[in-house]
Amino acid sequence: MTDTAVERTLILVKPDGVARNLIGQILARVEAKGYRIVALEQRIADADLLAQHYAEHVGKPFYQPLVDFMSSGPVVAIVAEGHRVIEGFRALAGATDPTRAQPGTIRGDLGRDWGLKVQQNLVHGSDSPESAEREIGLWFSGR
Ligand SMILES: Nc1nc2c(ncn2[C@@H]2O[C@H](COP(=O)(O)OP(=O)(O)O)[C@@H](O)[C@H]2O)c(=O)[nH]1
Ligand SMILES: [Mg+2]
Repeated sequence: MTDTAVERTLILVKPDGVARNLIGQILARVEAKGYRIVALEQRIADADLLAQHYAEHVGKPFYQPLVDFMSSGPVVAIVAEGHRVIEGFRALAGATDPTRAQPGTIRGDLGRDWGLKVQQNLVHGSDSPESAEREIGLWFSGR
């Protein structure tokens, strides 16, 4: 095992997680894993921020339903810190499709298919160091 650097990742509790009063359960899993919460804010994301956040998905069939969903209510933006936290939070979150996400994960334990156009899967987590730096800048710049 080689030494690893401390990283930061951007986590979002999506509007379904906020509406279902799951903020605390989600934060508890992040903290119980041993990651440190270094920033946290509840806010409503506007279309411009979401277009930048989800730039890689522009043009896909689920893009507009995704942006509509993500702006349908408040989200909680979180910066968490720890060694390999980017990979570690993705493991805690589980697979994108909550029906397929393994039990034991946030999406697998707390999420499901609601028959809607978009996968309501409770959380977002940055997928690489480059994404994490970009997304933390988008959500927390100037704060
Ligand atoms: N309806 C639908 N929504 C999707 C699909 N793929 C992704 N999404 C939604 O778009 C978000 C971003 O997709 P992606 O970056 O691939 O997944 P993530 O990194 O696991 O969140 C997901 O978390 C889902 O909410 C899809 O095939 N169909
Ligand atoms: Mg992604």
